[in-house]
Amino acid sequence: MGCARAYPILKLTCQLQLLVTFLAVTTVAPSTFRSAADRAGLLVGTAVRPSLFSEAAYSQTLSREFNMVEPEDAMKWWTVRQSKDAFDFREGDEVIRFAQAHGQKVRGHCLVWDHNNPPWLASGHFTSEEMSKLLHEHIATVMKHYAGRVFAWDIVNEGLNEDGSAKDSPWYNQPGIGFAGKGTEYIAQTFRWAHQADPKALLFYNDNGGEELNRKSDAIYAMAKDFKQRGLPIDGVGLQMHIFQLKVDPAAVAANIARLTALGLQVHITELDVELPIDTSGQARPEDLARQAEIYAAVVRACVQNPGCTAIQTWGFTDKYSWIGSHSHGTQGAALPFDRAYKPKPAYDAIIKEITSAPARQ
Ligand code: 9MR
Repeated sequence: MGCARAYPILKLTCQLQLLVTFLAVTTVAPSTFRSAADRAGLLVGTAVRPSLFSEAAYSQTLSREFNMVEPEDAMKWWTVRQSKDAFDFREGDEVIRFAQAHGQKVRGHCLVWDHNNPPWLASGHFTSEEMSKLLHEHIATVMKHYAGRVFAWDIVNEGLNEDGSAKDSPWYNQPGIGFAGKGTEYIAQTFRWAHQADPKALLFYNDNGGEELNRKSDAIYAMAKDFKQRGLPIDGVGLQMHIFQLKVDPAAVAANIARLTALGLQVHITELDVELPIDTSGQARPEDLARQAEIYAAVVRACVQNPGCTAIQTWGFTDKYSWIGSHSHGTQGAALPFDRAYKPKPAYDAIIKEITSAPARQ
């Protein structure tokens, strides 16, 4: 319906009304993750691979949809420390440059992990004292290099077992940095070093399998509470949220977020994806895509309902590039909000709807 047939005096009023309606609609319904998140005061991020920035659809979608990025692999030991005596920041710096060019925040990942360490670390047969020196130097050098450019770091990634005990690792007990057999004490030490290196960065413990209420999340909670009580510099817990077999208990996730944030910590959803069974051409069933959208919405809702849950991040954004394919030998995939051609999937609108209807936060 237009204004063409109105009397001239009424025509202007009619046109103004149309303009107001247009503005109201475009104001009320943000059309990208990023516009919805900016309006809600939320960070919406994704894991990125700098080698893909040259692909136009990749970088256009990335800059349009996200206000935060995290290097999927570019800041890990394997990439940064190919050699013991030199640091290679080239790939991580590319991520920083992209983020700065597009006004995005950068989350750092990760400084202490039992995986993805360079071969020389194991073959060097270092003593605990040497391992302690190496890790301290690594944390200090990497965090100082990125100080002011990386606002939050996963200091320790996946440090606990499903039963809540400390996981065997080069940093804990093989040979460890001097705290073998002392549970989470080695983690406490890495947080102290991290805070000294960059006092302004937010320091996170990040893990998977502890998103709901179980022995692992109880242990993460107990560790975080202990660190807070002792005045150790922990700022948040990252809940990875890789969802398998379309199974998640959103009420348990919300309860876990509630108890962590009650300690005065932030929670970030750090690696969200929802894998689906796929056929040989990579296609998922429509009913699975619909269920996937519901799951994304439920997880986003659990976060946005709690003002202490400050960031939601997916582990990649296009099904064209996701760790799920190689990890599942091609049986699972289609885990992300955009398909292989960068077309939004049902999960996309479902996520925007949840962010848009989130309670106001500061
Ligand atoms: O997606 C990442 C993949 O490209 C790497 O090969 C792999 C090993 O470094 O790590 C994957 O990311 C993991 C993340 O760093 C920690 N949580 C589990 C993620 C999926 O395995």
